Amino acid sequence: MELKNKKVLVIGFAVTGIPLVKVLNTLGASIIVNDLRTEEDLKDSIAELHGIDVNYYLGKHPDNIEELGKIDLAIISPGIPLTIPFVKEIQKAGIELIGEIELAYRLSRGTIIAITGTNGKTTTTALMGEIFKNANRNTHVVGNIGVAAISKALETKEDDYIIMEISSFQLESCVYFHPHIATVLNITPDHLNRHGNMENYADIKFSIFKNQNQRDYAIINYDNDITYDKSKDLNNVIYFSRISELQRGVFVKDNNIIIKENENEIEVIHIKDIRIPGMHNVENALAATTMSYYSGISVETIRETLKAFKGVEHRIQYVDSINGVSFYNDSKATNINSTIKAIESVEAPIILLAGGMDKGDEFDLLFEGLHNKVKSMFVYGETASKILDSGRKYGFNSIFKVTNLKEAVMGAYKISNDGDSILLSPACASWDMYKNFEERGKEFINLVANLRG
Ligand code: UMA
Ligand code: ADP
Repeated sequence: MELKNKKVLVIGFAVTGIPLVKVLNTLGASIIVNDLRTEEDLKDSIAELHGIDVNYYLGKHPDNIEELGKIDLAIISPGIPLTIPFVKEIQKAGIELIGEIELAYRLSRGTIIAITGTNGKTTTTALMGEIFKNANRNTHVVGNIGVAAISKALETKEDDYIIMEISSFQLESCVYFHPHIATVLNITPDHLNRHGNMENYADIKFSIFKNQNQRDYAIINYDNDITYDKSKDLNNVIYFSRISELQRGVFVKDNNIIIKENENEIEVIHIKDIRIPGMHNVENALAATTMSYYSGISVETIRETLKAFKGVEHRIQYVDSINGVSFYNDSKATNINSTIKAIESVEAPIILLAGGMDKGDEFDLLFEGLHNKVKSMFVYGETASKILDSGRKYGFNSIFKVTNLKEAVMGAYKISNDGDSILLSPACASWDMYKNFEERGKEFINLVANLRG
């Protein structure tokens, strides 16, 4: 893609926008950066780009696109909704608007493997990265996992593998993005404040396959009603299933992961030998096995990696045990279904710490998934009252509203007994009180360390 002397507008100046500017500079573009945050807020990021010629328009989005002069291309960060008036203006003016993933795709060489789904994306992406590295493939692990895909795009070579975690936000601004292998791990309610309803959310997730052809693979969760139903229109689908034995695909049989093709069954691993805990991680292992096998990676390498892979921080991460009480950090559980999976995976009795930014979810589903394992809850953040109200409806009364995570940790520890698990699994995004889920998880770990004194 020729960007020399093109005037490119970068909207959003954080994890995506900063490496994006560096790449655009390398390609000789003339760059304008726009962000809602002020120059003062962004001074460290501006300093990081010292020496690069950038025009900054900060503190608000322009009321009028003409304020920026003639623009050839606009590239938007995923967290910025496409519905804001400024973005509408850009589109109305006929300016090409794409996301950073689309640009990374256009500039990258190599084979792209893309992973989306409501839950399990980061774990599966990181696991894939390990399998591919262990198979001695030259691998880049990028995307929503926290490393902008654009930051590696110019380094990629024809024989490389680019393993990308892709969010629904990123898919909305893709045009020709074409992964050779792509998966939708599962679809359950999330981000409905941005995507409106489940149908639209599911359509966006499935747009990951829209440019695929017969030579590509769509890897689909057979057990999730939405992914199964929507897969019927796709090319070259390979299913994975934790529940059903399939004619062709990857599934669990007698507690073993099996790959079945042309009537042959290949045994991969007994599920008790998979190091990451919980049945949801068996699903992530099934998806990774399927994608790796269809990339030509040996069963031996897949097996050895599944035995060794420890998982990713902030995902049902064991923190410590104090006076017989175990603490788990599942800060990345940012929707109800992920919290239910954590409850299923952690030893009862559980004291659950939950709450955070309100994405418009109803919490009744959470109380249907407690499985009698949760004895008490501490709730805080924007959604605290909503969770409390749902709890009352379900007759779950051991629920305490507190003002922050510190009070939640202290309160939970105070009422805990030997053998309890205290689980931070918020079922909500962190953005009402924290910069991101990592900051929330780290605070939890520090609060637990303080309990030790
Ligand atoms: N901003 C505006 N206008 C707005 C909103 C934001 O100017 O209306 C500015 C902010 O002031 C800020 C910048 O945009 O400076 C932030 O951009 P961003 O929200 O797109 O975030 P990045 O830091 O670029 O990180 C993004 C992803 N964040 C989101 O999608 C919200 C990161 O995923 C991802 O790791 C990174 O790109 C690299 O690909 C995080 C995430 O929470 C982990 N993702 C969501 C999730 O997993 O549920 C989708
Ligand atoms: P994502 O990147 O999609 O948010 P992660 O791999 O970071 O997913 O996992 C976040 C949390 O979601 C985990 O801590 C766990 O509670 C839950 N989870 C992980 N994998 C799955 C899955 N396959 N199905 C449902 N929940 C899951």
